[in-house]
Amino acid sequence: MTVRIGIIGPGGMGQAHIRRITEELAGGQVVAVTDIHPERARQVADALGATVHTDGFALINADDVDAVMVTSFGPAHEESVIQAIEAGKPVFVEKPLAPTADACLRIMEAEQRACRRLVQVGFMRRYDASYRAMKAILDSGEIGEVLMVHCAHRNPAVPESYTTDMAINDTAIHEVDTMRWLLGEEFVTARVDRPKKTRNRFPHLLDPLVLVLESESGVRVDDEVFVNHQYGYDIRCEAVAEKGTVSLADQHTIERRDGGGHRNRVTTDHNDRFDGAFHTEIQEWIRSIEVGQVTGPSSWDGYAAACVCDAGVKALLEDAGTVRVEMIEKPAFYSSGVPVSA
Ligand code: ISE
Repeated sequence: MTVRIGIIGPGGMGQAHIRRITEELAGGQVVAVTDIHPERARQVADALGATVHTDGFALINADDVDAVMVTSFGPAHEESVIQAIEAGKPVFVEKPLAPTADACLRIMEAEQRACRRLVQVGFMRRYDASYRAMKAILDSGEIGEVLMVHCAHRNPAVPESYTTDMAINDTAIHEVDTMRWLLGEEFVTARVDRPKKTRNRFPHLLDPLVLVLESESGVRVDDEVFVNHQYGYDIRCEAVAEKGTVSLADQHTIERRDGGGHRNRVTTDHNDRFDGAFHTEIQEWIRSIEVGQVTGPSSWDGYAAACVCDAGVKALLEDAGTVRVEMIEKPAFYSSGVPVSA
């Protein structure tokens, strides 16, 4: 079976996924495209021999579209995801599921009304081989219970349009989701520490900052978010447990030794660092549609991450100290064994 996919909003991420689906992955074909910039939709579609639709609703409801990928601007996600749910079609949506927890709740309500899990959120780190290896060691219990996790999320630079709240809800949201998944529990509080600012930033930005989270069982996670680090894209994570530690190794594939020293390449951006994770994520999504079982990060995961980010943004922008994470109780629908898409 070939899963016929329609793409809404093929910007940078969308085009990277299209390239993967078209050139690297098995079982999927991009057959339809729409974008708020019609010339971009036409250009992308022409290269694929795909159909251009005037809007998301037309694309979602086209008979030859089996599944939908939403890679548009975050505030536009809610409308497309709910329309896909109402059309009964599986939908992959890039992070964030939606920019506010309330919008995520509306998506969860629509999905529960449909009585089927149809939504997968693009939290790709769960598919990264090194994070998966870390999780396997922690889940084995061999080094005891996790007490603390130290993370760093470093980008080389960000554009002037990047605002300080984005350090939490656009950048740290990846650690928020990955840590929920790694630890298997929710966060209850968030706080933001403000180190000395780098001179290599736009003046409106607070950079770096450290997001400090506490989980239900008391695990403390600190996440250094430094988005103008200049030297490359550097993602770090060390879990400290009762009888040992486990960390991500440096993300190089070769090591070079010469008269200049011993060096590894530093990755340049998220597509470079997480290429393998994106590959596995989209391949597993296509397979899950073939077998009728959407199993990746759910609307609940999108909602829970949004709630933690809301608390982080409040702590940051209102200088509110330690802020409690407000979240509804997890609906039974999102526990294992929920109905899945057909
Ligand atoms: C971007 O939106 C991403 O998702 C990247 O993974 C992250 O590193 C970057 O900071 C975000 O702006």
